Order: sequence, then structure tokens, then C-alpha cells
Amino acid sequence: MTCIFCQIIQGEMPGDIVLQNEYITAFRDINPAAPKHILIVPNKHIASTEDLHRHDSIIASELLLAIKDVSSLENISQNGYRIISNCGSHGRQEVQHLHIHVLGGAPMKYGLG
Ligand code: DGP
Repeated sequence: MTCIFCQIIQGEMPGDIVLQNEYITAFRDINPAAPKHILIVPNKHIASTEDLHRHDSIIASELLLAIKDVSSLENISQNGYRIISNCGSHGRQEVQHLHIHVLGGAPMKYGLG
């Protein structure tokens, strides 16, 4: 079965893409948990942080650097935001393609659990 996020990256499925470069794609979450809720994903299919290896260090750094690009594009740099990456069943990861949630546009609730 083809990965949903791979389909969005490749333009085979509609996705509200806010940023795309050689390494990463950022698009709006279909089920936003905050006024601004963007997912940043590697263009290469990597299932989770557990599957991210040192030979993909450029991808890892591009994922992190894209956070600031997205915050700037979404006008949430000044007030801040929360980033989350769920991994595996205990982390309640639903889509098996590594992604960083960027949540902003309003104060987050306290706590992480
Ligand atoms: P996670 O639990 O971290 O795996 O969150 C996956 C997120 O992906 C969830 O917030 C909803 C979002 N999502 C699932 N399917 C789609 C889709 O087809 N398009 C978009 N834009 N987001 C999706």
C-alpha cells in the first residue's frame, strides 16, 4: 500500500503544501489541533525517528531547519509554537512516515502527556 504522505509529496494526492524543497515537504494537517498546524516530512520515505540514520543527516538537519521557515511563513515566529514528532504505538504515531507537527497560532495547553 502506498504511503499517504508520499502521495502528497509526489502530488498524487491533494495536500495544502506550504513549503517544498529537495529534502522536505511541509503541508497543513487535515485534522488541525491548533489554528496553525503544519506537518514537515522528509521527501524520502522514512517511517519514523527510529528509522532515521546518520547517512540521512542532511535530511535530519533540513527537517529541523524547515521548522523556522514554516514558522516564518505562518507568522508564528514571534509568539512561538510547539513541535512534536510521534513515534510508534506508545507515541501514538498514526502515519508511518516521519513527520514533525508544528502547532501554533494560540497558546498551547500545559503538559505534554
Ligand atoms: P501522527 O499521530 O503523529 O501520526 O499524526 C498524523 C497526522 O497526519 C494527523 O494529525 C492527521 C494527519 N493526516 C492523516 N492523513 C492525512 C492526509 O491525508 N492529509 C493531511 N494533510 N494530513 C493527514
